[in-house]
Amino acid sequence: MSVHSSLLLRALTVAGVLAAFLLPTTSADASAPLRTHAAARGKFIGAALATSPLSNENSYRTIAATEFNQVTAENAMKWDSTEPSQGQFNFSGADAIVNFATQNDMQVHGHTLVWHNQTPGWVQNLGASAMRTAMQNHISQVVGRYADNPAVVSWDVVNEAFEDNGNYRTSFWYNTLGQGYIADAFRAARAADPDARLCINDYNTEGINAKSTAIYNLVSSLRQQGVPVDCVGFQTHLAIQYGFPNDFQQNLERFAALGVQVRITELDVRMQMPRSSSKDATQATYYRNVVNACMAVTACAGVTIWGFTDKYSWVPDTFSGQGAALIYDENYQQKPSYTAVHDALAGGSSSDTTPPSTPGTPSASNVTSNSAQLSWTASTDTGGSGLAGYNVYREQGSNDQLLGQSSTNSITLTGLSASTQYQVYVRARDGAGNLSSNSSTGSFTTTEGDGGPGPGGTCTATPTVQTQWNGGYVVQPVTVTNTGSSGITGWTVTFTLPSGHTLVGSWNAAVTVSGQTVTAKNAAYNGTLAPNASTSFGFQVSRPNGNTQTPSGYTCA
Ligand code: 9MR
Repeated sequence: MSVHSSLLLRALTVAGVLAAFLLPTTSADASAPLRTHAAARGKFIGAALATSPLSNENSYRTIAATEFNQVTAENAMKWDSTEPSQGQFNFSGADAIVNFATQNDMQVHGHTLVWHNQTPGWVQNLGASAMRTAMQNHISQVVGRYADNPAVVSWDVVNEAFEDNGNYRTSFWYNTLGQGYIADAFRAARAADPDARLCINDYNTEGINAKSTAIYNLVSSLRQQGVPVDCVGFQTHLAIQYGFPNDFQQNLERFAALGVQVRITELDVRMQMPRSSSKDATQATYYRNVVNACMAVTACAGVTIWGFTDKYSWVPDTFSGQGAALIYDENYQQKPSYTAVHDALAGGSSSDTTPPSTPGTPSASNVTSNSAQLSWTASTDTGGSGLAGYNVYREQGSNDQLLGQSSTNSITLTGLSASTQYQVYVRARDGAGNLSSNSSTGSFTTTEGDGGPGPGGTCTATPTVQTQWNGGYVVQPVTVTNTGSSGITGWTVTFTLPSGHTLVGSWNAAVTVSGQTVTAKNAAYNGTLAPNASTSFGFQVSRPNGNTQTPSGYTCA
């Protein structure tokens, strides 16, 4: 075949595969499988697959092919499978996954090139120069093998490079090569396949926290240096006993503002065994919330579930006494979580116009100078989309303030002002976005505070506009420095948004907005500053197209 006709064939094949799983189609039948609904929304819905049941079990294979338009190899593309000894590559498992995907019009996300787990001892024991060369060669061989395969569209280049506290994980990669291994890995992957989307992937990064902020800062700085990071993966291994990260969508949005694709890469929602119908219902809510968040964020490419049947899941082996984390049970029966994913992909039952019932009056406990717990009697939802959570507001006359959101009938409010009376009420939300009537108003008064610089204490706030675009900007970091001679246990930064500007997200501070005045109080973990010590927070704002103003009048107290 001539070069031209083979290129044309490849172009047509790429276009055909893309059309099969990405382009919006006309509306999907309500009973259609997950992938039909996902494709209709321009997203993927995927599963991590294991090679053994894929080759041995009809039910496994049939459900995988019918329901999903994306696949990640659960283990078959990891280093210990693909290059167990130096220079000896084995692609049998990886090829089996890629072939299955090709036969069934599924896209493949390669997982994973550079990770501290499932990497053979021979790599870990190399010196710096040999280790860098081995890493580059591994990436070049593994990515290169599938570079011309239209099914393989993206890679987890670096996996789990951070600790939960936001420090670099002191893996053998970091200890031997320093943080530069990350940029080197991305450059090698780009060289091996200029068209693949290259991702950094991690867990416990669903909410806005120290770890997700560290990744946010790294991705921002790598991209400024021209390092080819195209995408950020949020593993999303959740557990119903730990609560749903209510700032999940907001977190996806702040990454999207960096210009990267975001994706949910390893979703599962575990529970303490045994299962019960109430745990299944809570789990279904988590699945629905995750899918809805991805649907609401344009830059979110799709959702991969880490397996699909409870028959094959990493959870029971890792978390003793926990399990049932997936959307099919061990007998391949669909669970309420399947219905939740299905309905969220199908459009969140947009036919649901019935709001949830009105929640009970919030009552406060454990009130401190800057925090309080609220709980209330739960609502029910009969409209079909299911209860998604609650919004908690402060009653302030005409301009009530959203204090927080919760997926359960309680919340811990932080960042409150000392010696202040709060009148609060709650509204329930369902999966279609309907809001209930306001609950009756509850009231509490925070205790006298000892936080803040206090008399004689003093601090400064220095903002940096990190990125801006037509329609918005990110200010990060706002550096808060204790310029006094004694330690402080809290700080409050205020500033003014230009008219027409709206705050859309913030991190590392408890932020409230009144008119155009923004008040940012320290988070629970960054209020204490010794003399001369600094910390920082950040925020994102949308502004009218064409407007180039940024906030002014920063004060710190
Ligand atoms: O699900 C995978 C399990 O079969 C392996 O034994 C395990 C070994 O490290 O890795 C599991 O997958 C992990 C994924 O590759 C990266 N994020 C966390 C996943 C669950 O541990």
